[in-house]
Amino acid sequence: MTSYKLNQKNLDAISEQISVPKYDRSQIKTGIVHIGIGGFHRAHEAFYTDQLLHDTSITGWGICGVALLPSDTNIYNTLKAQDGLYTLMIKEFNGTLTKRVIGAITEILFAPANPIKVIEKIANPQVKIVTLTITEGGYNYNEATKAFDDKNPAILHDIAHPSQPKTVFGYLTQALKLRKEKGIKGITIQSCDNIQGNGHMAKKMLLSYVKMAEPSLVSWIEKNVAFPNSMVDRITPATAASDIEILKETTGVEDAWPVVCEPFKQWVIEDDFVDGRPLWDAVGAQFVDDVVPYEKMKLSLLNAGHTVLGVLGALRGYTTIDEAVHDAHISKFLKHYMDTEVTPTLADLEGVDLPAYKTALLQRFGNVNIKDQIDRICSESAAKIPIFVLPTITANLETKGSIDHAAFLIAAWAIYSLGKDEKGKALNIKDAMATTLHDKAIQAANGNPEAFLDMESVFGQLKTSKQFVTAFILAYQQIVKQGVEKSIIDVNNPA
Ligand code: CS2
Repeated sequence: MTSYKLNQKNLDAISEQISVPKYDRSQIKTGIVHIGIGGFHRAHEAFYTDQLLHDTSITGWGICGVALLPSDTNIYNTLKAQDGLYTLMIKEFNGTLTKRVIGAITEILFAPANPIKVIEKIANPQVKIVTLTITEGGYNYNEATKAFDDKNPAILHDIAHPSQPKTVFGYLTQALKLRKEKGIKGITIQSCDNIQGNGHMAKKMLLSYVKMAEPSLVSWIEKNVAFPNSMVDRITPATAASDIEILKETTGVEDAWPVVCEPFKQWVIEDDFVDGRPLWDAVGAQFVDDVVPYEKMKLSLLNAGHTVLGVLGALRGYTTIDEAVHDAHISKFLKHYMDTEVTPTLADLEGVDLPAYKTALLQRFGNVNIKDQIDRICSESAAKIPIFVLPTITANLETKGSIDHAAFLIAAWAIYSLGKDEKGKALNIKDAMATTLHDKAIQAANGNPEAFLDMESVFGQLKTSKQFVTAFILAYQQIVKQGVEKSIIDVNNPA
């Protein structure tokens, strides 16, 4: 089979093997600037947008992808060389692969090389929406103070060097300032990160920054910028070398960075846009007045479920999520956690069939073709756990509900943070707080388990709850004494 490098020039030849954009990409104008062009964005928003460009004759909603960080060099170079094109490989339940070249990213910018270009792009009158996937940690929120971290050196840098920002806050502020100065309309800033009230969070954090950096801009933003909340969902593992090979072997397409994902997708968006929006609802997104219930459900069942499988699975020596969920004890633990600790906190969910959602979730986790990496799930847990798990614990403490599974999970995470699985094999811990986590894990292991809960930026005031601390210490000691599996079995079968 002849092979072709994926780029615009080769698209016709490639279309013999695989489905490619049928719309004329040269006619598409940028209406969206997206910050954070990782796998998730490319499997989700760019996928929906590509479908829309396909199905309709709309031309105003192309995406300009922005690689914001120096560590994004590789993805920038790859997409640049491929004219923004990449292959989405959907791993179906029956083991087949649905492959499709996505064309919605029609421009790409590398912010560190030319910050002004990015600022001007966001200030371009044609651009009506900025979407963000900057990760949970990217919002610069401190759980301990419940506020913007104004001591972060990157933030201080941006205040001192406004035209050479490093953070999303510096970029957005300068772009909004330019829009205001030029009399250009307002814009919508749409977070697509896994955060409860992600739009509220984006607004609160951006305004905190603007108050420090450009106070005179605050009221303009309040009047002219919308921050819709949204719930985003599609499991998107890291691309493996074998995915790249399979694509080439089966289609002849040489794509340096395809994206792999599950078939399921969901996008629920609050319909609050200042200057129009794509008809994403025509391609499966839902626009609703209140996203909160959907977010709660997704974060506390899917994302927290991932954390349960990831942390317990890692300690047991598993490397993928499907392995963990096919361990009968872990999946029973997860089901109990979802039913007895999460579900009671979701009692106000209207119009959602929770039992069906939970059943589907276990199937999704169990998709053996996905091979979602436990390393990916456990990465940046210090930023994820406060969002995915802490609200469930807090709600249950208030109502005197059960917190035993969550306490067990946090205890397991304290042991995980020592850096070895239970057979002594090193774990690959990737976390902005890795050093602190390790220090605290060692203190915990040296006879003071509750020291792990001292990390207020992760746990807030959780250590002041006697109920939680007692359950946590019990679980910690149990795991140390009898190992993870036996301890899980005991939790699953209370006396
Ligand atoms: C995962 C998410 O990062 C994580 O821990 O739970 O990336 C998850 O796969 C997505 O939110 C699915 O929509």
